[in-house]
Amino acid sequence: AKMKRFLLIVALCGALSCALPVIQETEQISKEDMMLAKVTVEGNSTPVVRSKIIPEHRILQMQQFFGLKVTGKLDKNTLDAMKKPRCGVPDIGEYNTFPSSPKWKKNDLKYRVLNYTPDMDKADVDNAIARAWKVWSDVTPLTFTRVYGESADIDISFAAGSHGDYIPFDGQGGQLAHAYSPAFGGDAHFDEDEIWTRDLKGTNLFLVAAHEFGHSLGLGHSRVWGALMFPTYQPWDPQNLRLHPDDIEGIQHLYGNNPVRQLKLRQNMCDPHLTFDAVTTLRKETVFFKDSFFWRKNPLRRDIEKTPISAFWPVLSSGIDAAYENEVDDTVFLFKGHKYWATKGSIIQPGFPKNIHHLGFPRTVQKIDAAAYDKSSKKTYFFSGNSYWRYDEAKHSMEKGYPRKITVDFHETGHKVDAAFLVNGHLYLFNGSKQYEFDSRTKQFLGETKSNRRLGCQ
Ligand SMILES: [Ca+2]
Ligand SMILES: [Ca+2]
Ligand SMILES: [Zn+2]
Ligand SMILES: [Zn+2]
Repeated sequence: AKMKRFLLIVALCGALSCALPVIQETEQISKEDMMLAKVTVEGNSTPVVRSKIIPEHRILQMQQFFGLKVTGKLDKNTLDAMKKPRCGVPDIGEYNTFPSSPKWKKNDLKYRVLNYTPDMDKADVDNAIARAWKVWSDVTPLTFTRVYGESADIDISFAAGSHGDYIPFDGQGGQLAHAYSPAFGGDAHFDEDEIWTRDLKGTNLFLVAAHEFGHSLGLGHSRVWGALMFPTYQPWDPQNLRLHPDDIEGIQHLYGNNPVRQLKLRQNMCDPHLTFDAVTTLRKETVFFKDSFFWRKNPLRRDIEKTPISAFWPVLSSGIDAAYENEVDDTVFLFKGHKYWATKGSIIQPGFPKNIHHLGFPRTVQKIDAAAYDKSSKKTYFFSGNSYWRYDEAKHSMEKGYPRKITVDFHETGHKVDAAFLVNGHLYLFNGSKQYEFDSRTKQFLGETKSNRRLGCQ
């Protein structure tokens, strides 16, 4: 019987991870621990015990999640990671929504604050909660209205230890709070044994509430370090919380964008005089760089987001000169001055930045204006000043016969190229507010449009 009990705990552990007390690698597990593990799972996204989960697989996932040595065993490091102050909602479910993506079927939601923590002034609690909702209403069409007395969609409360939902809190530290997905009513509970504060001296209520409300709206935990929905508490500056693009993508996947925000974005993006610093494909999306931001166009989505470059690539803050993607290697190259970086997703590859002169440019070239990769010929076009080069990616060298004058081969474009990208055999060259399209093989001119046409502007 003891052995069976241990397997159950391990099986559940992957599904809940954080709520578990210290587990020895013996079968010395108390009845309380087992009850805790059992009810935690029952009380959350699945109403039945998930006994079919393969334990080692789940532990492996959890170790990868926390960036630990992947052993598949519940070793000390894994247990320590599980014990960090964090949210009490189980990890390692779906990517960033709960299984089957439950969401609210309406956009105007009501919440109640059932009680207060004695740790803070009531006004500060109200303020923290209102601001935490605003984090999400800023980027979605959702609105949140506080109601008193009458029934609400989401109830917010503070409680210590056992508090009526079979998921007891654990005293100070450990779990800070938990919240239910929309499928289970969206309520958010905060552990009263924490010291809640408006600043960072204790546990900041606003930061934890903003995270928990993400769950109340249907987001699960994110694997992206720096995302609000990452499971452990990060003591960020509560006055300047900025959602990570991963959080925005997750919530907009469920509810879409805020119409006012989208309109402003569109006005700015559809300015007829808009020019771009660089354009590239990135995993099927098209990315348009401008100053310290970029716009991403996903072919499957109508909404477009404007993202700070630094949120994706912290070492690069503004002013990307050129960018291109090698889809086969899933690598995007970003150029700035005489340096360039190779990145996979948002991860800068080791050994970068490198100097552009290693690619074979003459010393007179101080920066690249634009770059585009042709996967069919494995050649990369580089534009700088009034000239362009072609780089042979297979031979790792500049092709003979270059540079050539831009006006000789692409005279419709003019004397310079601001940005370029190449997709489906079509080379797009940007100059000022216009985009010029060429057949990449024959260099035949195919037409011109506004630079921002691809972003859905008329
Ligand atoms: Ca706690
Ligand atoms: Ca450029
Ligand atoms: Zn959480
Ligand atoms: Zn609770």
